[in-house]
Amino acid sequence: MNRPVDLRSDTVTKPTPEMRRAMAEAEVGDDMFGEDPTVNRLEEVCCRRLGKEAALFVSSGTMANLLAFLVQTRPGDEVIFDAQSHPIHAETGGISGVCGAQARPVAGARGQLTPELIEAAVRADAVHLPRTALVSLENTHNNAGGTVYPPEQLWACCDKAHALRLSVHLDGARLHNASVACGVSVKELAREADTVSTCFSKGLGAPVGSILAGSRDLIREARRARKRVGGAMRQAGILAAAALYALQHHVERLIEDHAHAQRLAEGLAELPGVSLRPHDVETNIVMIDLTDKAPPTNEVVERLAGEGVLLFAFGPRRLRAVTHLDVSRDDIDRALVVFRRVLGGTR
Ligand code: TLP
Repeated sequence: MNRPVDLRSDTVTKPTPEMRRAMAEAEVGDDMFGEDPTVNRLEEVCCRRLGKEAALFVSSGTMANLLAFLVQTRPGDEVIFDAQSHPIHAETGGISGVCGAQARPVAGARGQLTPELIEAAVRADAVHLPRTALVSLENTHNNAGGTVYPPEQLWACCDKAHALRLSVHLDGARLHNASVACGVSVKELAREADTVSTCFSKGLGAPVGSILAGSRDLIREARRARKRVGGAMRQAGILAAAALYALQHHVERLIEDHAHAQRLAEGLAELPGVSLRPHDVETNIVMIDLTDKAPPTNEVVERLAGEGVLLFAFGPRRLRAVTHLDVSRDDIDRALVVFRRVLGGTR
């Protein structure tokens, strides 16, 4: 049988032989003592790339977000999020469970907030209310289907937050996808945010790792907070080498993943039982809504898996497909053949 087409997430990529070589050859040291030269280099590269004073290499996107919340909130504070954002839904409640802060979910459009929505969600300064401390924006937005903030809107949200004396965290797990899609550098996209996180382990194809960047003071505090939650690392240069390799070799090619997602969306849109507008697909995530003409969701997922096409259910009648480094154009065409068989397309 052919190798499966794994569309569950862009986190499933395996390091390429060249990336493994870079990892094997990495110079390492004890990062807790600040002595890992490869981690230090990655952090310097990321400062420049993201236009911030300091950066911290961490184990995951969840860790980067958690540290951003820990250093920019106090227990009892409130953080404004789009209601479908990743930290609310898929980070095991760290915002409340670890930081002691609470989320203020706001219904954005396509995962995106506006200055007006932010202003309306800020608490008044009264003794019985939580203090609004932070706005957290997500670009691209996972649950909304990889949507890209129009840069002007992103900056306007940051400006509004700052005018209201709030800090801004940018969850840029897929910020490079956003950048490639809208043609604006990650540095520009992150320009107005106080902290920004981005992941190497998603579309960029590294096995592990994310970065949190921001001011020197915030990142110094984040380094302490990382230690407190057990996330400090030792000879992490092996992992940082993969991230450096990914930044050098796997950014421009994200455009291919976006083209593959578009091709998949166009093929799927023609099938009975699928409700999907290819125009809504902006990056590497395709949300596939099943209509009542399609079999039950679990059955669709199981039959696709039985024929070597893996994806996740993302709602009662919704599937998510994500393209990445290990999915070729041929894989997309193979997946479409299987989808047609399972959903009963005629072509
Ligand atoms: N998202 C994962 C799963 O958790 C769903 C995925 O497969 O898409 N921010 C955003 C916007 C994310 O999409 C993710 C991961 C994270 C943060 C957390 O990153 P990790 O998984 O490295 O902790």
